[in-house]
Amino acid sequence: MTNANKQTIFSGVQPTGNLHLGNYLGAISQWVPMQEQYNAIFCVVDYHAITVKQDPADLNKRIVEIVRHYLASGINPKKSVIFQQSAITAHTELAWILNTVARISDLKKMTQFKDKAGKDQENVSVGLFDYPVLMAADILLYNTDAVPVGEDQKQHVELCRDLAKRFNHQFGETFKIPEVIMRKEGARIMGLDDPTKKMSKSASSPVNYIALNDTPEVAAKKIMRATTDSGTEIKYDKENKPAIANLLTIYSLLDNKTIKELEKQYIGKGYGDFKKDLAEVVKNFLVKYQEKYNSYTDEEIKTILKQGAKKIKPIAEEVLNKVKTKIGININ
Ligand code: AQP
Repeated sequence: MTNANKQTIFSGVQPTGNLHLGNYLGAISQWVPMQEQYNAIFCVVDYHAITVKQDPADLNKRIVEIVRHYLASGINPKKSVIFQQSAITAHTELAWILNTVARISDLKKMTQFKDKAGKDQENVSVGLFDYPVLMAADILLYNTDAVPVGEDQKQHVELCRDLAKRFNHQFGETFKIPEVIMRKEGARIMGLDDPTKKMSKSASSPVNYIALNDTPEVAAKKIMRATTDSGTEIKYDKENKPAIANLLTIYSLLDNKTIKELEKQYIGKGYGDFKKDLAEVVKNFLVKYQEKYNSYTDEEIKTILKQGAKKIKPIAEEVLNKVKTKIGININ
């Protein structure tokens, strides 16, 4: 099933909204080289998606689309496992058990819940509040060593670690304690319209993000319209020039150049020249990405999902079974 000599990584993306450059640069693109070194498991977390209202027909399509994004990014189903969360019932079963270990005070601290619920905390779904516990179950079911995510998910992985330790303390050694892995640069790609907030699928303006399925021309226009800072210098200064720092990060990751190299390249040039070149880099990236994205059939994708689930279901069942024994509900 998995190679015992390799460590395991687990990560996932929700099939909600349009995947954007933030998801790609902060999360999925860092998974690609990791496939060589780790047992890599990538999930389409559909049960997470329904914590906010979804249109059932759209959700159904988006599950397949997420896999297309994984493949277009370079995830290889011969090297990694790709599967749908709801196909393995152990996820929700373990989440229920972990709910009895998690405390309301743990979940109240989660900034993503506070951001997503906004002022309406009493009226959002219980699922949205409980989201991090399901995420902990996702991770712990596969004896995961590390979880590569964007910075916004760091707090959830930390909670997962706390729950695993608490469970182990109460019932004896059961779960492996996973580490979080984040990119040094690019773990938090900011909105193009507001560099103080992360690029987000649920942003109210589509100018906030470059969707991976924006036409290359639309994406180029979004770069040209992106907010810039005062001054004229192309310099990486997160504090005083957050917009340019964000654009430099995107440029550097897409064009495989260091930020230092880019700063040197633009000495004596203005924001206009810089944005024009970045728009071209983004355009070229999207042309290649979308060509790959469109090269898979729905049937191929459904087969990948089914084979993925079949391959790792036994690991999840073994861990769940161990947990059930530890808490005393296994009577066989
Ligand atoms: N702006 C970002 N910069 C870097 N990484 C990011 N991620 C998300 N936004 C950024 C990372 O992408 C992975 C998948 O995220 P997700 O779709 O499961 O949900 P999310 O974290 O809630 O991301 P979104 O796209 O911003 O969705 P909404 O708008 O619904 O909140 C994760 O590893 C995440 O860290």
